[in-house]
Amino acid sequence: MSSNTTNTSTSSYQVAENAYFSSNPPPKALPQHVAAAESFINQHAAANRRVVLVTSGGTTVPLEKQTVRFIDNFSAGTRGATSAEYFLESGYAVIFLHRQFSLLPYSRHYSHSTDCFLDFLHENPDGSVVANPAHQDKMLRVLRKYNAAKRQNLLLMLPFVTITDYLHELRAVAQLMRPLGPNGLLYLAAAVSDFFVPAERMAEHKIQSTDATDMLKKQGPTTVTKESREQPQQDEEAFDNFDSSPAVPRSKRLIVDLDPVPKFLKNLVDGWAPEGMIVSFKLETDPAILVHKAKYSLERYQHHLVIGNLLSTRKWEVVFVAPGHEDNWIRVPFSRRKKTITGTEETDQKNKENEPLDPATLPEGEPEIEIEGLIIPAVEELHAKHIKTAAARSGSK
Ligand code: PAZ
Repeated sequence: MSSNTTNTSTSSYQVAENAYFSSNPPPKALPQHVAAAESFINQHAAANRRVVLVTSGGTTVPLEKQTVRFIDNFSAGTRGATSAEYFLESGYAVIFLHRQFSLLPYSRHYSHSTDCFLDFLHENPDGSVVANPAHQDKMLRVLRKYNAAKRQNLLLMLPFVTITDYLHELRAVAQLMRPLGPNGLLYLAAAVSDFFVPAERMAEHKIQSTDATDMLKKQGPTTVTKESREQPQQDEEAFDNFDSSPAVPRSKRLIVDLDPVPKFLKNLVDGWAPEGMIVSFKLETDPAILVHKAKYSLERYQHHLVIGNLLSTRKWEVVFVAPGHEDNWIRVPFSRRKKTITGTEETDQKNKENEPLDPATLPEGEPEIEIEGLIIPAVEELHAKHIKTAAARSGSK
């Protein structure tokens, strides 16, 4: 690529960034989040501690400014919340940028679970409430880890809701991470919408499902009299699908016209957090395209690692795609998968090492171990190399 082309494409990313951020307003909480993140980062930069920004959960796409309806996605934030715990265990300080009300590190063990939270509690004869004896050991372990993270100020939780909130928060926090240099790690596990309604095209109020209020808008507020109800406008007779009475307003079809969300990974790599290691996730449902899409993303954005996963097998396997490395499939070991009724041996052998697992060969339910317990040490190893390479590079200057 010629330097001219590079300059042109770099500035087009910059133009897209300016256009997006100036026309889609930031969340109200951004200044408080920035202040909290700045002091958190400064504290850990001074201690020469590695800091990871973990993004987690899905972004919403509001259809109205005063939002009644929005588009959402499947992500519960399991990957992000679980990964955050393993990063803390590995000595990182964690900024957890998460979808509001999605799973959180530590509390995730007791929320969104099939058991009701109250089932984890027990009433003593004296009326005091304690943990249910069956859950006490695990609860104590989780509580101790959570309290230790809080006591040492190792976990900063920042919530977002919409796609625009997320992008403003991501940009601000990534820029604040610059003083960390290569010690910064961005681990982008959130399920970020690819489409949105830009602010300038978004309805202010709840989108109406009938044309009953259209006349009010054209004519201004008016009193509905018996006569006006009995004499609908002649040019467009009002009726709905079920009742041809002229007094019933027409039901509307809603066609949602979405713009693509600009891809800001290049801006992140080149401008927002240029020295940190950047890990993005790629989710697909079609096994035939996963690795290809992960490689394409890596080539396009020139970051450090893409972790590919499939919707149906994401708790069982992921693939690491990194420049200069063979594709590396990380899997829950056979011995730690629950047994199927028909047994696992034969089907396990059918799974080839460098191909996605066939979901039909997996047992029902969750694996016995969390795959994030395998992912984080592998990411940490690559991050250590990233730091070493950066140190060698700055030493040779
Ligand atoms: O939140 P979760 O654990 O249910 O799902 C995690 C995930 C699949 C959203 C994540 O691993 C991922 O792939 N995030 C990036 C999705 C994408 O933008 O392609």
